[in-house]
Amino acid sequence: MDAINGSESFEEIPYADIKSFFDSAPSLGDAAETKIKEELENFIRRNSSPSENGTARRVVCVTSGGTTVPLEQRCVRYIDNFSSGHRGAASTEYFLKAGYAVVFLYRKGTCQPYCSSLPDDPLLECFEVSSESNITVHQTHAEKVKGAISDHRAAIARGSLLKLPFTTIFEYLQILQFIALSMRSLGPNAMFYLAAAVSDFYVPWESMALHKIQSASGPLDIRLAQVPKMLPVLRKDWAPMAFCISFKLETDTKILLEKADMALKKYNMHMVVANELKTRKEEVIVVTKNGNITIRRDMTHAGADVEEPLVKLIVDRHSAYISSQS
Ligand code: PAZ
Repeated sequence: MDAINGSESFEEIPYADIKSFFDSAPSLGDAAETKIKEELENFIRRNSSPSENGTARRVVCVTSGGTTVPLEQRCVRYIDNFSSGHRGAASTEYFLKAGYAVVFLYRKGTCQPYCSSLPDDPLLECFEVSSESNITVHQTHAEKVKGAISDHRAAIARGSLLKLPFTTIFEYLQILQFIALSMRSLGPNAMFYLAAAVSDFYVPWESMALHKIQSASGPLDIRLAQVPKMLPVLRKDWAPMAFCISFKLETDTKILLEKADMALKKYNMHMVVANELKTRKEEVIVVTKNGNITIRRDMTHAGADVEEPLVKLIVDRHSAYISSQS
């Protein structure tokens, strides 16, 4: 057994539950599905050729933000979670800087790469109408706005960043499957960095109310089904050679490492990043088969974050993984 590869034993994969999840999930729509598949195909083709220094390019799928769980088919209400998408957006910037191409699978409306230093409402706060036909950037925000626009445009123009939005758990898992199947051809050069906060429970489409649930009917009883675990099928079938990092969030520190360790073994992940809700911006613990590594934000630098050293560690481990496969 290779320490980096991990054990080859997979927990029993609930194929029947996975099939029934996808079979009953509302379709993304033919046009949307075709567009996503074409964008992915072009992106992977473009990033499959060797880079300028002759080495094969690496592609990472970064997932970011939380999935919603609709309560009605014509959805008025849904269950959501806390995730801001900061981790995914900041990590995307560092992966791009490290030379990776990034498929950024993000929740609509959450943090975006290169925007973390801008105010919450950049359009209204960064710009001013200087004359009837002219809009200018307010002096105090000029450098940050210029930096964000030029870094983002450069990543898109280089063909290094593909952004795919989702809202619901159904959209997220369907698009993740398309991404994984299209990245399969990259072998060990592919990586999954699964930072999205994905719902564990959902209302199956066929048992969901069609219309807005009426309050006149009294208190609401809803039975939520368990979302089938997709990590083992991602590892075993969708993209078996890819380097896979999942995240584990808990609020009870006493169970955090135990749960992360369980995920590492049960889902055959290469690394699991464990974090606690309150301290997630200060510290994470990377759980691996060879031991745990604590990564902390550099408290002596105001702008320092935990994602920079985290991505650096992961890039190094990915390099070792690629070498071990060649
Ligand atoms: O999105 P964010 O920056 O607010 O938080 C990041 C995070 C805590 C969602 C992520 O680090 C994470 O742990 N994701 C997996 C959560 C889970 O399903 O356990």
